[in-house]
Amino acid sequence: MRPILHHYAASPWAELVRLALGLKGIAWGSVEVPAICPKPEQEALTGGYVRTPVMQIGADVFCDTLAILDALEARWPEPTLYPEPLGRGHRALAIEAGGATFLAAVGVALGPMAEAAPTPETAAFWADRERRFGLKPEAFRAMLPALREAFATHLERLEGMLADGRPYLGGDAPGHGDLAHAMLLWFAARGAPVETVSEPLAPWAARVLALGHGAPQPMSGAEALAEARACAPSVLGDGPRVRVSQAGSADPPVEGRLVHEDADGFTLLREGDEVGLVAVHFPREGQILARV
Ligand SMILES: N[C@@H](CCC(=O)N[C@@H](CS)C(=O)NCC(=O)O)C(=O)O
Repeated sequence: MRPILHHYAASPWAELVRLALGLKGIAWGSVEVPAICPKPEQEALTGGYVRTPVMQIGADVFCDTLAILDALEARWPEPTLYPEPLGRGHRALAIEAGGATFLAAVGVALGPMAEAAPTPETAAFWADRERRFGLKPEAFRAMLPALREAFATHLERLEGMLADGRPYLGGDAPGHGDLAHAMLLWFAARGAPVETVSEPLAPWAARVLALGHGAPQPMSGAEALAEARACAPSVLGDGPRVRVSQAGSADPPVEGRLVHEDADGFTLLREGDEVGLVAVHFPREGQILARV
């Protein structure tokens, strides 16, 4: 069954997944979601997780790019997102593109928007990000010089990894780590011209972005919800009632029964009016799992 990606074009984390779909050459359903809340259809699908992107395969819902790429790798193993010699080390490399490194890229990407006179659209964007993530435009503007410097330092680190002439960060083949770090450059280019990217990085980023997006097939949110309703989740069973929220976010928590967990992530079963029974999969990274 083809995957369905719930995303919007400008989302950098969605770009990472689109590149993974390109690397694997997969045909996928493309549902466009708003960049700010409310997102009623996405909320109906996930039970509350409203970050971007989310992937759905039938009645299985994958929140966060880590859970999404694990699901893609499990179902479409070739070509792998975890080529040797780095193997699963690619996942750790991708995690390093989050957190402070991602905030540095946000500084480069959205700095010009924060410095410009507000429009109704940008004001709505900042209000959403302030309410959900505590990102205040004044505080963000004050941080911009430090964020731009931190991003330049990060680019030097990547340059160091590519200095021996290897085509990709882990060697001869592209992997999850390449997609995550090239996504940062793709996003940063929205705020600062790509020419600022130095010689070893520019051809590497171009190679990674040339993987493309596979074959997207537009569909509506309502069609995606109907597909979830028509399918059964891949994991069934019973378990304790739990609640999942994300560190540093005021987004609504997802509640359900914990039916599976392993070293990489965990799965909740929940029932929703519009989707029936769905399995919602999360990575461990960044999630706060609590019993209710
Ligand atoms: N750790 C998450 C990060 C996702 C993330 O922060 N996405 C941004 C957009 S790229 C987001 O959710 N912004 C708020 C929104 O889109 O509503 C992942 O890997 O998927």
